[in-house]
Amino acid sequence: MTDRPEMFEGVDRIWQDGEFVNFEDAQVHVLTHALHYGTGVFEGVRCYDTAEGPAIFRWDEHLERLYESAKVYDIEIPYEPAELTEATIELIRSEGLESCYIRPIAFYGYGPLGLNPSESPVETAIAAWPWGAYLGEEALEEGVDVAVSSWRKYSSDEIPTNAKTTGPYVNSVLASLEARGNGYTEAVVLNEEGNVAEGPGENVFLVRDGEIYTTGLSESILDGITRQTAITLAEDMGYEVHETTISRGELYTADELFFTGTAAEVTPIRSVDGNQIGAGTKGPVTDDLQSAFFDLFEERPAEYDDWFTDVEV
Ligand code: PPE
Repeated sequence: MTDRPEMFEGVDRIWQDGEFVNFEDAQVHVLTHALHYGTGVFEGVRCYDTAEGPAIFRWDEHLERLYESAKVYDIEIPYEPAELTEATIELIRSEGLESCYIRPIAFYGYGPLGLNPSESPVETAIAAWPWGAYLGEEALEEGVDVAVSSWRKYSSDEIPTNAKTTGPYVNSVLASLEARGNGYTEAVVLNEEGNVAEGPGENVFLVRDGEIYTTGLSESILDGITRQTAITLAEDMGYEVHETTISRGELYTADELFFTGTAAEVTPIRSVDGNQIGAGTKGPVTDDLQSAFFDLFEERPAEYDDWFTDVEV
């Protein structure tokens, strides 16, 4: 095996199919169905070191999305949600993590090949490791330079975009490779209608005249949980939020743009295709919302307590 990637350096154990196994032993067969056909569903969740100790952010919503994604592919996860919750909490505790990224995955495992997955067992795993700012610490303050991708996002009548499925992430990988290859930090991907869909791993928000816009659920996007969080926080702060169609052109003339995502959190966008957005740094509305987002963890406001699952170390 190649050297362990730096991000996994401190990981001792992974939960796999009902047991905690050593990192090195968390293996699959090369004839795993999901390796050949991308037939897996997954989640990305964060645990934050909050004012009240480590707590998983919006775990219930992520778990619900995992089971819904699985449903689309007839993947019957052989564990109850409560069992996955218990495994995750135990994993975070035993790994001694205060804040981390959590990656649950369920996939058609080692069975006969061929497109029909029904004879393949469903394998399930949960890993957790520390993962800092996705697009860089500096990006959270200063924003990222993005490019509109030449790759389009598939539409929901080709592959359901509300399911978080492993295989279709090749679309995100292509967009990401292209953007990075051209010197940008991230891509913005258009849908088949040519309107804004999302980033390869983020939802997109736009600010114009003090109001907030984000692409609607029928624009071929993942129904991001951070997107929902941002909408709720913004509305609770008194902003008008519109879930709508955003044209490519509107990106260039926006007052502010930002990404949301579990990994990306709330990351400002400072330019699109070389065109400066606003003052070319984090805008005031983005700042307001980003502060409200990070305050959730520092302050644990009572009104959003439902959003937290305490790890209780
Ligand atoms: N769109 C896509 C395509 C996407 O992958 C994500 C999450 C989002 C939107 C935001 O969804 P949410 O996390 O529920 O707010 N991307 C995950 C994977 C990142 C990765 O590189 O892997 C994530 O942020 O965990």
